[in-house]
Amino acid sequence: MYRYLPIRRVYGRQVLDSRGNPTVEVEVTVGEGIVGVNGTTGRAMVPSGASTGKFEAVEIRDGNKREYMGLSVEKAVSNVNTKLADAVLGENALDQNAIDFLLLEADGTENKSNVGANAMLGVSMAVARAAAKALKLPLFQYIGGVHAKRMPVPMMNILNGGVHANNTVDLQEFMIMPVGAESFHDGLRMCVEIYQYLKIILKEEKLTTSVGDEGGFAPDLEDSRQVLSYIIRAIERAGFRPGEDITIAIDAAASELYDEEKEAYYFPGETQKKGKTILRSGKEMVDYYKDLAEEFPIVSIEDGLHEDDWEGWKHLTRELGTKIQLVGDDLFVTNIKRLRCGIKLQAANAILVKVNQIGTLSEALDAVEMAQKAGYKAVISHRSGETEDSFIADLAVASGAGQIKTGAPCRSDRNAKYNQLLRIEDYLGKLAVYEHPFVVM
Ligand code: 2PG
Ligand code: MG
Repeated sequence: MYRYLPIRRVYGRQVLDSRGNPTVEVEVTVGEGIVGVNGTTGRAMVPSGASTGKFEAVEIRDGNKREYMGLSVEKAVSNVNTKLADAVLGENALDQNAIDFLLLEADGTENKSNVGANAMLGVSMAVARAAAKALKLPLFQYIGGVHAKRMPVPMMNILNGGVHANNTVDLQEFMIMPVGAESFHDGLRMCVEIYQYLKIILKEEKLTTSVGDEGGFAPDLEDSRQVLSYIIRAIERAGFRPGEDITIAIDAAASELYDEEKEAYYFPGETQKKGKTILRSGKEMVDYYKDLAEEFPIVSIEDGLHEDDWEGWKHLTRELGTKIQLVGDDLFVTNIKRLRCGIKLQAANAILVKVNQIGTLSEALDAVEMAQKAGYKAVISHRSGETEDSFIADLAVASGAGQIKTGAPCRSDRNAKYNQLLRIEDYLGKLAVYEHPFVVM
């Protein structure tokens, strides 16, 4: 078929994300002939974080307070339509690495602050979509090739706290992982049932069942122990065995809790509930996780410590790394330079991969590859501000990462990913692989 598939049109526009904030959408048309008549168009939408790591690639926002509270992205959209379009028009859409390299060159900065990682990512993902569509291949197969068949185990967020919710839960995400399931769809069903039982239990306890940014419930609870005991109740009520069928993952998002002046982690919710100041040092945080992991079947802790604390991360990894997956999100920001540093120091043993933290598809795939080579796990992840774009579902299967974090089974921006994974699993049929992610850990 094609060896050269020219990019004929690159067009950006401003649309809305799941929080009602503006974001970048890009359409890329590829193929011979007259654009609009016989070209193929791929479209992509860019997600956005709230607990953003300070080392992430820069998302450009206009800052004009009279529009969308300063959050409009017209500048980034205009960069798509001018600088980035100029860089890739006429280039071969089938050469994703080269396209992403041209985007990096057009930006020219280390942190993508010139054209914006949000502008670059929209183009990068839309090129991949257009190329896949032109070749009539599912996106996951186009990106992942003939070997792509491993379905991810969901790391499903069912209870939100931190900056994702307006409650007293200090740790950002409490997630369930259906490690005992037979297949992806079976695992998804188990998680959904637990989510529904959690809702029933919260209602019975007269607690709110309103949800946070990622669709997980956001009640005012005392502390992490109480959150975890509610989750255990929900797992059991749904008829599953905690620790066997279902294990628990946490994203502490500790950079958000860290108080630089006090050099300690401040727990505002727990402080409010208990009526006394709750501060934990780095060492105390490690002990805190140890205690929680002894009491509850916790298999994964993300951002247990803040993004600058390499020494603390080494200690955390020494103490817990043989038993628990320790995921660097703000620590690594999907950046191979930071990941390489972590691997050398033996800090963490897994990376969270968020495409918009780094700005191009190729760089995100580089991060997964480096992690896998070093024996680190990779978890493909959404952002708290999402869209109906399900790109990361395909990426999870394409990369063989084996785990995906994409929120609660509530709100279509989250279910778009689960539904796309159901489609991929259906398409793969008997060839789909679903495995416990930690069998070789
Ligand atoms: C995280 C993410 C996604 P945000 O911290 O892992 O859950 O949140 O997109 O707000 O950074
Ligand atoms: Mg995180």
